[in-house]
Amino acid sequence: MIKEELMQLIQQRRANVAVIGLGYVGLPLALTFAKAGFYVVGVDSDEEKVEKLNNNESYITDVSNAELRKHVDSGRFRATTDYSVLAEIDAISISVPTPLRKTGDPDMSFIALASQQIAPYLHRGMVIVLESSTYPGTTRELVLSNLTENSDLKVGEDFFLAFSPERVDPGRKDYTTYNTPKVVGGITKNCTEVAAAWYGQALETIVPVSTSEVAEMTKLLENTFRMINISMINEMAIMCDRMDIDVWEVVDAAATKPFGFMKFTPGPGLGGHCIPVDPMYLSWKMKTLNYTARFIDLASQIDSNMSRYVVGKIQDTLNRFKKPLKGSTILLMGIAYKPDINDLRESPALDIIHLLLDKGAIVGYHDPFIPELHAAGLNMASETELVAAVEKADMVAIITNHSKVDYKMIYEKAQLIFDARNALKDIAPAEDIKVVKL
Ligand code: SAJ
Repeated sequence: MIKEELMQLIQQRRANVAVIGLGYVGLPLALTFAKAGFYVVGVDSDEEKVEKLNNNESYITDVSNAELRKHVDSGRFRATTDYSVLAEIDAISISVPTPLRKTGDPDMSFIALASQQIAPYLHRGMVIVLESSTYPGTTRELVLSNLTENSDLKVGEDFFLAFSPERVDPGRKDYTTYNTPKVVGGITKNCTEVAAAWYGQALETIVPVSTSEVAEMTKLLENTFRMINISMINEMAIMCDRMDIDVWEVVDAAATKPFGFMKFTPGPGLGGHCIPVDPMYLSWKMKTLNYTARFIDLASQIDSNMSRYVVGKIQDTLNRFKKPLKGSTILLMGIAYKPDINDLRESPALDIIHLLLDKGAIVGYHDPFIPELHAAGLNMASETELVAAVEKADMVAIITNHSKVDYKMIYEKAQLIFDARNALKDIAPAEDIKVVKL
């Protein structure tokens, strides 16, 4: 009966919803449920975030203030730091961070804390879905045990627990939380059914799978696939360089193959909060099972070496023009981890800046999305007089190719250019010696 009653609440969209963790995944998800007609409480430990949200102020680029205000004004969305609201909640989605520790091991503290904070409010007829990217087994081994430590409720009968990987790509307009297919896998068949029914009321396409482990592993396959292919193309760039072959031309030519090939482009390394991180969760889990995930470990080695490789190319190029790196002014163009966003997490530019400074270079940057840099022990400001900065620099290094940059001006005014993204593809003639590509 419990399952049927909950399913009815879900179908009638009378189930009270909570989303724990209001970041780039949780906030869009919360408002997607609100848009579908559910009453949603967003729970976050950050009081500042909660206050901003209740004052119609969005800190997530994918959520406009107007969109937020619509749901706050309608009463369908509100934010709080108070977990006791969960006593009245029927359906909870958990989207808290799963970063890596300095040791490279998974930091499960956010998931552990969230599940411990839910536990006192766990009641019959509740469904809980974990969204945070993590190693296979987390939902069953960590979340379920925390939820039922002091409870005799039975999963799959009294309450329902599943995993559903987030597939949010910040800044993307074509695919949103609503229209990106959503994989859902439960601890039991009933769990899958209830979680899929709930998500199916708000999202366009649900992909039910048999267990939470399948769902957890699906996400890791998606992002491990990307990580390994990006590191493979970076190694291709190194190999092409050894043979004085233009890897960019090779990639473009290979991409004309209409089947059996997927284009990846070389770069200064792997940034972001997903691709360099999620596969390490799988690698860690396999170590606990006495297995070495060789592809992941090799890809991680190649990717983490790319910033050093880029600095080596910069040094060699200056050398050819009889300029020591020490004392040379290097202007980095673009420091975000990928084009047209303002996210610095794991950005290779941060490593490159440190490496250049360690070698005595004078380093500046320009990034239209990042007016000030206060991260990784660096405190810098984006150059505002760009033309003067480009002319003054001994070398301009294009690290992230934001689209709204005047690359023609950079090509014309710069003395030397290192182009890690082939940003000058349609501007600089291939034989121009002042431009060196990755
Ligand atoms: N990168 C390359 N060459 C490539 C692709 C990426 O060097 O060919 C670099 C980027 O510059 C960046 C890093 O790899 O530093 C990651 O790039 P990404 O395009 O994978 O961007 P992310 O980290 O925002 O990945 C997200 C992921 N989404 C989720 O995890 C939900 C990923 O699965 C998406 O496929 C990706 O967005 C996307 O397609 O944009």
